[in-house]
Amino acid sequence: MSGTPRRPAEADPPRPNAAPDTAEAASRPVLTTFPPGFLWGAATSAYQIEGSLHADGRGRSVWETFTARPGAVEGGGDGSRACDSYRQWSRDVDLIAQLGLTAYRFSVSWARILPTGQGRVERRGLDHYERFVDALLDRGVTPVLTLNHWDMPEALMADGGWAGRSSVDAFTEFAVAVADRLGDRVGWWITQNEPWIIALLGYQLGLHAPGVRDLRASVAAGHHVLLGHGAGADAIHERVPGAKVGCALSLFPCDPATDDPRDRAAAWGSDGYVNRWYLDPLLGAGYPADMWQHYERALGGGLDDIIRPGDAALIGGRSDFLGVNYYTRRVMAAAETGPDRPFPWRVVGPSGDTVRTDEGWEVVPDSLRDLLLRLHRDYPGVPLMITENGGVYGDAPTHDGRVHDQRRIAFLLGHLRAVAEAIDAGADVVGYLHWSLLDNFEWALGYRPRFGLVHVDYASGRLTVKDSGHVYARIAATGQLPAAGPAVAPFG
Ligand code: IFM
Repeated sequence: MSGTPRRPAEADPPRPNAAPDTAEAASRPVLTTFPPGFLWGAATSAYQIEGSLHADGRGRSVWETFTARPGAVEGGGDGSRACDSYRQWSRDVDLIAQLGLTAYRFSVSWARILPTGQGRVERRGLDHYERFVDALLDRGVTPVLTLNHWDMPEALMADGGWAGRSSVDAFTEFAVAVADRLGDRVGWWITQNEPWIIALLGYQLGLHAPGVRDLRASVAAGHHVLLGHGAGADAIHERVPGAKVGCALSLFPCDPATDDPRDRAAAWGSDGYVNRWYLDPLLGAGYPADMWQHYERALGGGLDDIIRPGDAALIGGRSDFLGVNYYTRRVMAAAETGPDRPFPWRVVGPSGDTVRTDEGWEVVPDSLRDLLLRLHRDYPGVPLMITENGGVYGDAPTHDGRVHDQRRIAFLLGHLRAVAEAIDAGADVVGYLHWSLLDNFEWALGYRPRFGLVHVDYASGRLTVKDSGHVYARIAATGQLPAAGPAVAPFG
């Protein structure tokens, strides 16, 4: 453990627990111009869109094993077809260009590059991503490349997957293979996507691949993912002069349900578990002492066998930017620990009327603004990129063949306004990548939740740009948010 933990009063000032009003925010008469060069993009990941799981020598990933478990995925779906993007990659590039996006975040499927986890590199996998990147560059689109977006080669489970320390070397081989091939054309690199979600859903709760339920394994997995970031970043920096390397964290602002000091302590504890456990070591402050103690108490022993002396120095100081994945906040109350509750807090959710997505996630754009300003204050000098932000709205094509997803438009405008406010107040935000370009395979929730700016008819493969996609295209083209309710007209 290293670094001086910040006290709650310094780092987490209480904020009012007010419900947002996106409709009001969306109609506020403001014209906001974003900085020149701001990256306007959308994001996806390989397993969620590609399909073609056996093409070009791809190996098996942990998600094939997990999706085969009865009941693991709602509706029983898997990634075998998804959006068919591996075969139809040029369709996707056309779509990105047609929308006028200036950046596209995608992930390289780990199992396509190292089918057996270590050793042999599959050239055909690299050829595919090279073609894809070249096509983006030809269209003036900046590639933002993610290495690990959860599709670890199954072979690495022989040593526990991310719970085993050998995963760090395996991941570094992956980073080296991709950097050697694509380093001359990709400038923005994301090593890991959402370490907390990997640790939580993959290794603590067993709700994502590889389906492990073990708190100690989850601490190990989270730590090895961070060590992988450090080693991967070093490998990329050595090979790619000027590369901008970061890690994308899923950050959830944690607000107390009441002003009771116990709820405030619960919110701070939850912030340690979700946010600071990853932010602090990545950005050079070492693991936070308060959360270290929570883990020791919950595990009934020390962490020194997992987090070795000197490890913090292998993680921190290597991030050229921070990827911010923001969806919603957590409203927290104090709770007794117990067999299913390792820590003394629980999510209670907001009280009163709130705006929610179709997945029930509270829509809170102000929390994004506050989060960006907090990051700017607590980790100064680290540029921020919104690497994911979006919501589930189930709108489908209507009689006119269009998708009138007004609530996604309100979501988008509300969050972009929050980003603009954070920039106005001094935060260094370099881009916004909406999750997602396409409706896609939402992991254990299958194909039901729809996050796309573009609707996917999975049966026919037909794509329809939603009204939100048209609105976003106009924003990307002008760099400006609309002054009032946006007129929606198809482009082209
Ligand atoms: O679809 C996921 C993505 O893979 C990681 N971040 C959250 C998204 C929505 O749940």
